Amino acid sequence: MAENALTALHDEQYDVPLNSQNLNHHTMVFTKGRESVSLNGSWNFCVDLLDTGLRQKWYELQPASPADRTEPWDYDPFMGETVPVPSNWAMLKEKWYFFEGSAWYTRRLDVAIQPEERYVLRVGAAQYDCKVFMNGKFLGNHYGGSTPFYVELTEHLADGENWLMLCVNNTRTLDRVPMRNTDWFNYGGVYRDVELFTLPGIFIKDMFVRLSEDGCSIEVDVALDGLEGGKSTTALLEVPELGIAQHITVTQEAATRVGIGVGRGRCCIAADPERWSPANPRLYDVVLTAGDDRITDRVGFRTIVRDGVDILLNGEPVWLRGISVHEDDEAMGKVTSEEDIRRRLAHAKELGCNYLRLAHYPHHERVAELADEMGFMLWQEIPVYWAIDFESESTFKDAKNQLAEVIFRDRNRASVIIWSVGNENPDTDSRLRFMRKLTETARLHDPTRLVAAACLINHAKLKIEDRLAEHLDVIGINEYYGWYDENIEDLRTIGENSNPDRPVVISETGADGDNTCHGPVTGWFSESYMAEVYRQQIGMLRELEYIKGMSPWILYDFRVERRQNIYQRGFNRKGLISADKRTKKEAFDVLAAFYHEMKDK
Ligand code: GCB
Repeated sequence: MAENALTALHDEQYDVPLNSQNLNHHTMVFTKGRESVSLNGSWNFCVDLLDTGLRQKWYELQPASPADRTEPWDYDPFMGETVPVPSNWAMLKEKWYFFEGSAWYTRRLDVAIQPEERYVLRVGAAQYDCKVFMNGKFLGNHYGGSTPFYVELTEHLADGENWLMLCVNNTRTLDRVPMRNTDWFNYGGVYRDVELFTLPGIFIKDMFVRLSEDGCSIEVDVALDGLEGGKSTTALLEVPELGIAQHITVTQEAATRVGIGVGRGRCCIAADPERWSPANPRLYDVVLTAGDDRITDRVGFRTIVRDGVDILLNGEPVWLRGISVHEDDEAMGKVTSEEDIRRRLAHAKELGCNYLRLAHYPHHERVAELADEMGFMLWQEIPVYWAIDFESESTFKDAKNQLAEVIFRDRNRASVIIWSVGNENPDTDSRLRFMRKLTETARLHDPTRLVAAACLINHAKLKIEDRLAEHLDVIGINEYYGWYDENIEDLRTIGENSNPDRPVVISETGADGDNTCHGPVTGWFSESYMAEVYRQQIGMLRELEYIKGMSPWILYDFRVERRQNIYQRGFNRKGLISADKRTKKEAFDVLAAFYHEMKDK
């Protein structure tokens, strides 16, 4: 049970469920490429540390001018302070920098209702628990700070003026994913786009398109929302450049939470598309039409499998020349932009990368779209980070849901080759049970990708050994020999002691380097020491046959509460580039030289 004070109170005191999570992956809608009304912009805002708003039901307040009110209000959702959406409140005012708790966002929403249409709200991400209210009614809540969620508003919208309220709570608790202690900043708020989609009565809820494992056909799964019970219909799938125009039968199978039937269909079409790869990031337009609805996507076709200690992309062994990245910005926090993502990928190209590890939570979906176009392979993960509550059923439910949500969001992206189910979790029985089940979830929703986790070295035996490994396709290893583990020679011993039966990717290694005027010239925290750690690491790792890639920690310095020594000053300084995203450190060149050499192999 969480230690959050809220959870000690019974839900009924608030009339809204505090710990439910009904806006989960089942509520998803395929929105990519669809037109929407942006609800970004200025929202009324109020922090609410004591959760007074839930007790006093702020969400029931009706617009009224102050003179017409019959009682004094403690919050005014219609007047007062405003913030931009998307944003993280920590970045807006100094008084909100370390604020953890609930905050209310309110905005007016004018809609000219069309009787046949359906209306769906999409919140790209809100950290961490987001309760949605519309015209005074609680519509549901979502857990997980980095995945999108959807609320059907159709039944709740009035013609003309409506009021939408989001209560976002970023309190860290022991039972959340991640839990209280992390090595990145706890940015609260609604920090990705908020949009309203207008959809026909029967709409395309989901489409999953991929190359079959044998590479001889394209497999497609389709889900339609709104079919009447027992009815079936057809959808048309087109890939014009491959001459594909295939009808798919969709049959209604189950009622969803919102009481509308979901129909599913599947097909397999013989095809021989050009293969997507970093060297040839070929994408095809895919169009799906069902009744009045039509969606388009740009999809790359490739296979990715493990064979012994090899990773095979389209049947060919591949070495992952990677770098880890956070979603973090000195000025914007976790809010990202096209320009920011393009700069990240351009720096990765300059390093000679063909691969990135998106740590430690799902990044903005635009990253995978651009990686598809520019030719990068991606590792995506969920924040099952360090010692989360592996005993708790609700923690598992939350982790599993976050995993499902990122998979449903990004499983048409050829760039994504790995789903990772956790990072540096101690090898206990409960962790093994918990994470093994997550590997099953990943394979259930997407059998076409590799499953990994960032594991630890068995330091007692100086060996790569983790009971989870047999459930993984790729063993990620985080090791900091030369830094936290001072004796870098131990890495050589580990190499000799280990004989894994599957590929190992060094998911992290690195050292802090403060390249500002405050940084030392030599020794710990100096740029030169950091570069030396890179030289030594590369020297040893390149000799190990079973190592099939690496993603050192990390591309940019990033903000974090727990790093406060004179060199860190609130930042983790293991970036190859400083937090300004411009100034390169010496280690950048060391890694770039290695990767450019590996490219030619
Ligand atoms: C790790 C963590 C990462 C930290 C990094 C560090 O092993 O996975 O989140 O930021 O080490 O710098 O200590």
